[in-house]
Amino acid sequence: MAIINPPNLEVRQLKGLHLYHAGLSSCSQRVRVALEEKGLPWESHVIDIANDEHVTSDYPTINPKGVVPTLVHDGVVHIESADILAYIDKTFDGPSLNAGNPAETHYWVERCDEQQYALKVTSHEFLFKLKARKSPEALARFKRLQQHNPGLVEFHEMFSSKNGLPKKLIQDSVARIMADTSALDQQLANQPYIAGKHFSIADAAWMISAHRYALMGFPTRRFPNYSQWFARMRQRKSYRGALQNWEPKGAIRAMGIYTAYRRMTGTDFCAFIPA
Ligand SMILES: N[C@@H](CCC(=O)N[C@@H](CS)C(=O)NCC(=O)O)C(=O)O
Repeated sequence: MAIINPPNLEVRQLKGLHLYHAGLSSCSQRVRVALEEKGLPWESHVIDIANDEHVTSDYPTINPKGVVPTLVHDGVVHIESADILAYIDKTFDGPSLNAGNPAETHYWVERCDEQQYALKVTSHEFLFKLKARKSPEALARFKRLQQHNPGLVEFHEMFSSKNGLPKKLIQDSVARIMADTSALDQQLANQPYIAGKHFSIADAAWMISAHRYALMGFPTRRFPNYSQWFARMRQRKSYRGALQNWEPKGAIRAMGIYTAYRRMTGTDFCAFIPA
């Protein structure tokens, strides 16, 4: 369980549930889905990642890694979204989000977590590329302020460089996503949810990734069980309430246009799928 004792003393005085998060952050989205599925009230603290608020504000005194989400529950600070999902389910009343097969739930949450880097690479390449590259000045400031997360600094340096993300990295990320989706498709062959008959935190985690990949023009229909499962996920109240309602509409529209452009120019997600 990822509990930390950050230097920020004010958050330790907070009562109830507080989420530090961002609208388009996939790790934040899955936590919001779990909170909504549990029917829990929580207080929102939006961190504007696009404008580097996660490094320029006092947020690193709450989460020294300078990433979202952070959940504060009665003054105790939790980081790592997969751990937060398990914590929410275990700690609070409400519908169980692990009522099927706990070992399967755990396996699939972990597998989704291990795919985080591939999701980051593909999101930046296929959706955020025009907007999220940092100017040399912004990159220098990011490097100066982001002291505790060298991997993230390295990623943004690579992404904002003249050549962008290496082709091989994009290809490997797409291959991984295709392989994981194929495994998920088989897992869903005889059951409505990832870990059996009931919605679980594994579904909360994967529905976010499925949504993200759909924005990139992922070939969902190649995977019939996965496709039907995703259609069911899109019907859930939490899909609209915890995911879509927090995504900036203008940004989603711009991503739609960019995805269409990448498709037209033969440089979209599908163009990187291994033969
Ligand atoms: N393993 C962490 C990853 C957190 C993470 O990387 N969050 C992203 C948003 S999904 C972030 O804050 N990125 C900041 C950046 O790219 O500068 C978790 O699951 O909570």
